[in-house]
Amino acid sequence: MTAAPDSGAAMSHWFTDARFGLFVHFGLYSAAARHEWVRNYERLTDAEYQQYFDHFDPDRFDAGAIVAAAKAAGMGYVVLTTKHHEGFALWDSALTDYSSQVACGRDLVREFVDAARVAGLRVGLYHSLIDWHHPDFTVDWVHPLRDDPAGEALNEGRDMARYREFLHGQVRELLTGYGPIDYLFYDFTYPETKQGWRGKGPEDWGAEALLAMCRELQPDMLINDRLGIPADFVTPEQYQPTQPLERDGVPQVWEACQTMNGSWGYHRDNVDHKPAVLLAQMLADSVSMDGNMLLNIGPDGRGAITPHDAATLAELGEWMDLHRDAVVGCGHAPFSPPREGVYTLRGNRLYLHLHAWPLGFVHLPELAGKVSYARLLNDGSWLRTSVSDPSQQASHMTPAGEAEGTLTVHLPVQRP
Ligand code: FUL
Repeated sequence: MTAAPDSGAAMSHWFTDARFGLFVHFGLYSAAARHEWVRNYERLTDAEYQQYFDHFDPDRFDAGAIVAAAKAAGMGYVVLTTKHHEGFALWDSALTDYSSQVACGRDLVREFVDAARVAGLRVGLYHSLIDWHHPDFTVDWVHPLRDDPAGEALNEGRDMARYREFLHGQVRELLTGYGPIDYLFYDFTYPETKQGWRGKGPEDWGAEALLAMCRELQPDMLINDRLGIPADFVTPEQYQPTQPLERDGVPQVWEACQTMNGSWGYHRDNVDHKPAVLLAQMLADSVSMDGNMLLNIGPDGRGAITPHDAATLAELGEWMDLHRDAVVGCGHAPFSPPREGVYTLRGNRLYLHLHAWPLGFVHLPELAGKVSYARLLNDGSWLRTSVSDPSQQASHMTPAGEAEGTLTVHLPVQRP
């Protein structure tokens, strides 16, 4: 149903079939517990940030438990931050001492990848192209030191060519040391240079060469678009596109990444959580427009899934148990949905996700004569359908079709 571009995606339909995945943001910022950009937002110095490294102790990080929660939620893949903008590597990197291996003697990437494989889930890695720890990375307009009085002088002696070598070397480690990796989420695409500050984007991280290296090392791996050059899928962040995405008339594979509460890293004081029912609707909205949803959790400073995230995933799992057929392997349907919901389509099965429950019946434009039967997905019970004659005046008691071709489906009074 979803047209895949000419690249890794063409060989891999697992992604557009799975539709639902788990994103895991974990790093030193999880102990700060106030957003993964805390270092940047609060302009923390190296010394201030160092305490999170010195006392890094993820004693409750249980990759098996995280992966099991994803699987129980009906997700088909899991994605871990290997290195976020802070620069801390969650694996045993030979290229830096700023790693979980050095901080606590654990290779969390290995634990995660192994757990995903055991659970039979596809495995993805997130990797930031920017790095606020590396001494050669330019102090640009999104760097924590950007307001330092030394200003541009901070960039004296910094050499992005050396950083690029380090970045490519770290990616090479990840793509050679952990077996087949299914998916890579690079993070960052700079807009045009802002107010004279540096930050050029693709040429900063050597995007073309990095992409070529990925293709060589992991030819089947899907790669997102945040290198700043086209790759396999595009990544709307914290919004669901309202139509299938295309570029120059070519359908784009896309995945909307979503937070539970606006923060990707653990944020102890942010309790503005999206309820599971809303997240299920957002998932259906994504699939209805031919997209995936990658839902994030931010394990806490000890590495544990928060009780709230665990409960939300469990609730989504209950929903997916009943409604998986309307998500997995589904895509966009070429019909206008009623205003109460969205359609998803798999083969000749059309699924109507009702976000609001209308009283007694729902009118489905264009579907008269095209539907052989209608049932509720949760319990398999059949629903009466009718086609009313639009030339007849609608009585206030009968469900009149709004226009020719409209099918009316009669519903139980209460949402089951
Ligand atoms: C953004 C990052 O800056 C956020 O911290 C997060 O990782 C999100 C998925 O991508 O661009």
